[in-house]
Amino acid sequence: MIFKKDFLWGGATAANQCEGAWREDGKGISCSDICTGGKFGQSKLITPVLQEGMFYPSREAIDHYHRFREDIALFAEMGFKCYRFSINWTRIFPNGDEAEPNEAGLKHYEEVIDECLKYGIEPLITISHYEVPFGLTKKCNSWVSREMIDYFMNYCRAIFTRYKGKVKYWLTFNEINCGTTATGALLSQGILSDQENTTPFMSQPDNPQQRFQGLHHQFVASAKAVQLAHEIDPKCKVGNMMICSTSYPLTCNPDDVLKNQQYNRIMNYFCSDVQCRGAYPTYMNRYFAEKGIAIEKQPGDDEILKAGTVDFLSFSYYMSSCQTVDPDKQKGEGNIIGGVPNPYLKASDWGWQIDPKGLRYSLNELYDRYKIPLMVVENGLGAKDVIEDDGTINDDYRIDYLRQHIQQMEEAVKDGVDLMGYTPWGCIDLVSASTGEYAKRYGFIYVERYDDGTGDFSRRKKKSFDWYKKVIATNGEDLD
Ligand code: BGP
Repeated sequence: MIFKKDFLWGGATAANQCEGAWREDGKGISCSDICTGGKFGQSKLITPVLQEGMFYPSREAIDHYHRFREDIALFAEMGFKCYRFSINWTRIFPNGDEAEPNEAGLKHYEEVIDECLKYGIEPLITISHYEVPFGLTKKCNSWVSREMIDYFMNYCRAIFTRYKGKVKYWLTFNEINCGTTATGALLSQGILSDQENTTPFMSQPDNPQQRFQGLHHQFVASAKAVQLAHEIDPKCKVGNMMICSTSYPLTCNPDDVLKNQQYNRIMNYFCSDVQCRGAYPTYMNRYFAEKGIAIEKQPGDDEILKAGTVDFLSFSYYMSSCQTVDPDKQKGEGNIIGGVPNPYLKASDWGWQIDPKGLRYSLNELYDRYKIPLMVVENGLGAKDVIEDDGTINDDYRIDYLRQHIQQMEEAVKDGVDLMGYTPWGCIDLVSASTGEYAKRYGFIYVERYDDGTGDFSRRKKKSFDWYKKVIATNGEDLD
């Protein structure tokens, strides 16, 4: 047996992309709720003032809020050992700054957790997954302000206390290193420089000083959350979550190699170095100096970071890219993580370059660096699915993608990596984070909901459903 006996097979979603019910039971507006639908090549829009007549996919999403029992039953049928989902901060604290949590929100997630536990499914909960209360953006421009740490801690205390003994695994911030890129400002950090005008999501005005200061506040908040979780429930484990943006030098030109090293440091290692090692890495000093970024720290912050390192590291992995100093090389189309295309790899319909071996490579790199358990909490192929005349959906392309990535996880485990589990992204179709569309589907379960707002939300199993069920039943031995 290659994977551990208690390997956490499952799937992952995020509240803003699947729940809908955007104003029900006291829920406030989150930063995702102000983003319209878009599509590949046509950026979704950020509308700080909500617009009549625009399509906002998070309002109904796939209606998981009302259908979670049906959905979790399907996950259980596949044999899930674990369900990664997020709590929508605005269901617990609608504007983010209330003194008391919203009971209806707490109750909802209690029901979701209980439903998982009924089937023996471990809940793995992301505390903040692109759902910063928009009220806090308006109040203090979100993570730019230090006061966010207290708002976040109130939220953490409310959920850690309420779900004590039921939830063993928590993740602090989804893809925290998105904050090192311009596109991460709003979704990941709730930072919005222009709070009056509509702007395209892919070209929002950027302010690196704010983003990196925001990250500092998030690091402190994450470290405090780790300590608080352990204090409230010593048995629980808290992980960080990063986007694993595997990158290679395009050539062996030493300049390409150095450029790639720098890319890796800022994108892939900076946040995890802080969260896993408990201190800022020295290479950031030069970066900050050259970019004119000054991080304001308070006395005691360094000690908090040291004391609040994570128990495990989790990450999303979809693709890889290359770095080069050659200005003639084209930017990868649709590849939101930047870099240039790798001539040895093929891309998905959304321009994401598919690289299963990059997963093995990165698992090894990350494990060598941090020596703590790792978990792949997102991976998958966003694709257009077709319902055949007989009602079936034959997503062999998705099966191939997942199979190849699982094979490479096996190789990494044989290499010596301590791997806790695997929760492929969008185990049920949901709204895309980068493009805001339904057409980019990841699920084992198809949802009848379309970008023109039609569809009755009914669920139907794809071919990959039975395939993944067999994978789980055999603990990854049978991948055919
Ligand atoms: C990650 C996010 C998810 C998810 C996924 C797929 O960045 O954590 O929220 O959406 O990527 O990306 P997309 O939805 O853009 O295809």
